Amino acid sequence: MNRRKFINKSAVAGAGIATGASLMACNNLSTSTGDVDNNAFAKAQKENIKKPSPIAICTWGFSGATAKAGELLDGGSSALDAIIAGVAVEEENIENTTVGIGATPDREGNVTLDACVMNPEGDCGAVLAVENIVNVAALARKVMEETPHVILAGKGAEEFAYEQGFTKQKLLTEERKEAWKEWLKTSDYKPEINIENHDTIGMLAIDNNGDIAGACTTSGLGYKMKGRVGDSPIIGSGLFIDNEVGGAVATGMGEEVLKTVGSFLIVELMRSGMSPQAACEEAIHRITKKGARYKDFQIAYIAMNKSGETGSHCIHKGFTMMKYQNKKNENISSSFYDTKNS
Ligand code: SD4
Repeated sequence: MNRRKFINKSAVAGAGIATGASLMACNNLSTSTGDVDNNAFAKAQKENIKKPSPIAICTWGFSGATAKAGELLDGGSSALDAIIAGVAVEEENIENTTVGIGATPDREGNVTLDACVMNPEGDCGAVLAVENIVNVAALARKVMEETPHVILAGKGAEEFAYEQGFTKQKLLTEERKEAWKEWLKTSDYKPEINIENHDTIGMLAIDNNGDIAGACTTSGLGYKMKGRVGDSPIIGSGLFIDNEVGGAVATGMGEEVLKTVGSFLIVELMRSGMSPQAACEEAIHRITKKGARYKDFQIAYIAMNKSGETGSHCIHKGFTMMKYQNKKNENISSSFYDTKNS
């Protein structure tokens, strides 16, 4: 079966799963050339999707973050409000060495943070390489809502934060400073799979109205070069939301996610009818098929579609996804690609 036919088939199959019998009746989604008519598909999807009860998912086992977001969603908050509050739990968690305060610095000993957000209207905001501000996801939201721009970087983002009432805070803790000094002795730059470098929080949520939003916030890779920015604040790579389809978010070696525009890819695959799980698997496959280099790094995706179905997939064993829905907060082990070496 060639690839186009496969996608056509899975589009129709996916439609059946997602939207039930009425959409199965709408069986003429292909054009005369055999291509999927995405507009017809999206319209059919929109009309037939059953609204799920509010749900929040995030990368890794950040139970406090999904619990916070879930509590807000259950109380009627918007997906965006819930997510900003949810990821703030980790931004403010001093024990998390990859997000917010307490994060690992770059090679010069400076902690610089990256974040982005997307709302159900398809608007987005991002901040890159920001110092001295803890809640950078909330700052990215301010960029989205209060400026004519999408991205602010470095000093400009920091100055904008003070204008918006954010307070200046020292992000480098004594513990991280000592660890950095230790690191300087060898300056060996080799991110370890599932350790230290991978605690970025990316979160997706659906609210009472059935609307989807998402955010991603991180300090990036520990001991990165000064000025390095990864995938996390880049719309389409670290995060992508389409309120008609669903959303996806990434964690792990950002350079590889950027090269494949992973989160956008997953949302587009879901638009074509793939389940969130199958779409995450395909996005990981785009990376692993390039060769054995994947053995040295971890990448994980989580995704959710409009009907609240979720999926996650990663390269190496060890990644988990938190999921909150109907007062149940679960840590779900992800499927993984590298069964031989994990
Ligand atoms: C980055 N993707 O900057 C981030 C790192 C990460 O958990 O996810 N860490 O490349």
